[in-house]
Amino acid sequence: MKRVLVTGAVGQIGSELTERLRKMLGGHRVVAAGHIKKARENLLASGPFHYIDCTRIETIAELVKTYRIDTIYHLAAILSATAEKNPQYAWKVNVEGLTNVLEVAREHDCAVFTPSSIATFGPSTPLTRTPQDTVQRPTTIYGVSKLTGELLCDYYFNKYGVDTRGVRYPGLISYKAPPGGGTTDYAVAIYFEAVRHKSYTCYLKPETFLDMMYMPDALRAAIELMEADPTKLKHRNAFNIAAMTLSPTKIAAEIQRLIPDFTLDFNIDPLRQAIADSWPDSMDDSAAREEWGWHPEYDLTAMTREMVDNISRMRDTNK
Ligand code: NAD
Ligand code: AKB
Repeated sequence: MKRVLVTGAVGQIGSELTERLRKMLGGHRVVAAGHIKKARENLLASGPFHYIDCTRIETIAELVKTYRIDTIYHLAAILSATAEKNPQYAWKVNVEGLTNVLEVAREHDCAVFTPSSIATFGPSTPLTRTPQDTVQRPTTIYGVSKLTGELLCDYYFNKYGVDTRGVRYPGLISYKAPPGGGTTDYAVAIYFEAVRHKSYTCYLKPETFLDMMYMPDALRAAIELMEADPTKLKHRNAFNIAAMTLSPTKIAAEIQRLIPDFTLDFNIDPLRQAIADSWPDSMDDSAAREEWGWHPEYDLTAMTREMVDNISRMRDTNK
């Protein structure tokens, strides 16, 4: 029976993945590890919760030993926009933190899921139908560190036999926990502002197309990849997975079907615009489809309905 550790458990993905895994496996089998940021009550009440610092290996090792962990979902990271403000710290968390997790996994025979990102591609990559295996010359420290992470995970599998697996997530859209300082965060904020204020000022240009995905698909991808038959996996780490290609105007048009007086304005942030311009708008995810049966379930219409309904319900409850 599995015993799981989730790092970055207070983050956008970690808080929902912990909830999902606890429902599947039982609360006591899923240890949530946060870092500084206060955890919400349901995360504290539904199973074990501890603070770690993934740049200090002993804090990870102690939890793995105490709870006899066999699978680590390593989600602790510094995202793209925040990383550009302190590149050295981003490298420390994203690369040294991952190396620590891989070392603990090697010693204690754990499987490791580590998400990579569309950020591992750069301006010299084909940005439409981006192939699984292609040029990767990212221009952000986040992309450089996530690409290093892809290679480290491959290395630990090939050299030490650690069962490492991972996907390249697109920008993720969700309503339960806020995003953590990325370039794609606008795609979450636009829904909250639409419901609360019926207007949103976007920091990316109207026709900036990027790969995006709704959180339930992203959670399912992580869990299904970790359950996949290893003999069928040719890539193991860094599978492209895709769901939809969205721009600010495309999302706004869909929101306007539900909130007709919603308005969208622009105040472009050059830093995040440059980052977005260097990322793919539609990854080719055929390797993930062929090797472990990946397929997205949500399109823009279904996601927008759920986002608007849930954020409206949260607003009404908090009134
Ligand atoms: P997030 O910023 O919401 O959460 C990351 C968590 O890591 C935070 O809660 C933070 O407290 C924690 N953390 C930071 N420094 C730490 C340290 N030293 N020790 C331990 N924990 C620390 O990020 P997220 O969106 O949940 O992303 C999770 C993973 O998914 C990351 O690897 C990220 O690169 C990847 N990813 C996310 C997206 C997305 O759109 N959310 C897209 C592609 C890839
Ligand atoms: C970010 O914008 O930094 C993340 C990502 C796509 O990796 N959401």
